[in-house]
Amino acid sequence: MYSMIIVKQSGTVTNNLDLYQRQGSCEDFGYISLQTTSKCLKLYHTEMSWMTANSTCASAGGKLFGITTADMFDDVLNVTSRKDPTFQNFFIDGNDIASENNWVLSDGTPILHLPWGKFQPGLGRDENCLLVIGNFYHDAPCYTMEFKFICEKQFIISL
Ligand SMILES: [Ca+2]
Repeated sequence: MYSMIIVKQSGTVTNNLDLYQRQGSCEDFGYISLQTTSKCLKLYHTEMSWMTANSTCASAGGKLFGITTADMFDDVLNVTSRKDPTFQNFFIDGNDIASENNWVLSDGTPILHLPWGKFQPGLGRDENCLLVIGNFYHDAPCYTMEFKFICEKQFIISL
């Protein structure tokens, strides 16, 4: 789906010719768009550790996808596990590395929406990175276990 901004040129219109410009979309860059964020997302099917996934997103000019609201989480589930059976169990931004049980995004913003699964978070200092399984969050090891992941990227589009 394209997000369209129609800009009608001001001034004299000759030959009834209206000039339009279209704002670029995530899809133009091979990413996907969600209703609940202006960030563009890319699903990575190759399984990596959270740390390697994090640096892979950075290498692509973005970061791991940070989910800040219930609506965003619902939105992303509709383009991942609910829609695509091959995209289950994925890393997102969020860790409690600096301070146990204080879950923050990579920029330090506290994560307020934490839909933990049963018995989660489970393993204290051994599991400090956020993993989505089904409709819930799990704490997972940052370095050892490998899963799919989602990167986000903001594209600055100038017309
Ligand atoms: Ca922890």
